Amino acid sequence: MNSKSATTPPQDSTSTHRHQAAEPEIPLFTRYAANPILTSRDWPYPINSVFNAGVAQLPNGETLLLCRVEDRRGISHLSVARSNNGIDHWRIDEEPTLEANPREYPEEIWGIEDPRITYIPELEQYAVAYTSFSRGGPGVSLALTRDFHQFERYGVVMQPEDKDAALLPRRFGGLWALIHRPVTSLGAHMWISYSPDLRHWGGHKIILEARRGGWWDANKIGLCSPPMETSKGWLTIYHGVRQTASGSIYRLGLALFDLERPEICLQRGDSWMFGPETAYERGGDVKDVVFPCGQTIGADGDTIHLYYGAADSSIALATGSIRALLAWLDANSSPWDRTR
Ligand code: BMA
Repeated sequence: MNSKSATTPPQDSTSTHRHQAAEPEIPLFTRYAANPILTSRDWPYPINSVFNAGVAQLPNGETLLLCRVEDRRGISHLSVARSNNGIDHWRIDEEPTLEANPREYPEEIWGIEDPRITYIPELEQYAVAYTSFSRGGPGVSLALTRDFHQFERYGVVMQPEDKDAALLPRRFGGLWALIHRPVTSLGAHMWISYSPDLRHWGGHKIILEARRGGWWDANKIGLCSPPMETSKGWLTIYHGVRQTASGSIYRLGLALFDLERPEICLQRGDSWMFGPETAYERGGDVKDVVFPCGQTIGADGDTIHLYYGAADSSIALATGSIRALLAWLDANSSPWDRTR
C-alpha cells in the first residue's frame, strides 16, 4: 500500500473553506528578481532612505516615480526618478524635486511623504496627493503639475490626522472625489470626500472599515495606490496593519468599488494577497512593511507594475494582472457585513 495515501487526505481544492483560502495557489504578484530597484545608494546626493513612490506613466512611454526621500535629518521630500522600461536605468533628479515649504505651508514643517499621482484628463494635469507632516500630525495636501518641475500647491485639503489619499481621475455628478484615511473616534477607516473645485470638500463617507479582532486588517487600513478603473469597478489595493507583540505588519488587500458611485464597496477580499516575505521587506528602517503608492498598467490593459516601498528603506517592483486580481476577488470575498 502506498504509505502516502494512508496519511494524506485527498486533495480537493474546491473543498477549501472560504476563510482558510488565505494564499492563492499562484502568487498574485511576482517580485522582480533584481529587487530592490532603487535604494539610497542610487541617489545623487546623501540621503537616509528612498521608499513609497507615486507613479506616473508619461506620454513618451517613460515611467516616472515621485519617490519619498528621507534625508539624514529624518525629514522627507519628493524626488523624481525616470526610466524608459520602468525597471532599470533610472535617471534621478540631481536635487530634490518637491521640498517641504513650511514658510508658506506651515503644515509641511516636518516634511512631505507618500505621494499618490492621478492623471486628470479634464485638467490635463497630474494631481499629487501627499502627506504633509505638521505639528498636529499628518494631513493630506494636494498639488497639481503638468511636468513634475513646476507644482501648483493647493495646501491642506484634509486636516490632521489624515493620510493615504488619492484623487479619482474624473468627476462624479460634477464633483471630484478623494479617497483618504482620517483617524477619528470611529477608528482608522477609508473615507471618500467630494469637491466642486478641489479646494472645498464635503459629502464625507466611510467606504471601507478596518476589521476587528484577529483579522489581518483589524483596526487600521489605508489606500495604497490610486484605484484602477476596470469594467467591473474601481479595483483598489489597500494596506492593513496587524499589530503584534514585536511590532506592526503592513500587508496588502483588495477591494472593488462601484464605477459610478465609488463610495459603494462591491467586493472585499478576505485574506491579504501580498505581504512582507523577502529580506528587503522584512528588514530595514521599519521592518515588515510593503507599501505601494502607485502602479502602471501595460499596453495589454492587464499587466500591473506595482511599485512599493519595502521596509521604509527601498523601492521594489512586483508584477500582477488585473484579470487575475478580479478573479481572485470573486473566489475570495465574503459579503462584507459578515467580516467585521
Ligand atoms: C505609515 C506611513 C508610511 C510608512 C508606514 C510604515 O503610517 O507613515 O509612510 O511606510 O507607516 O512605517
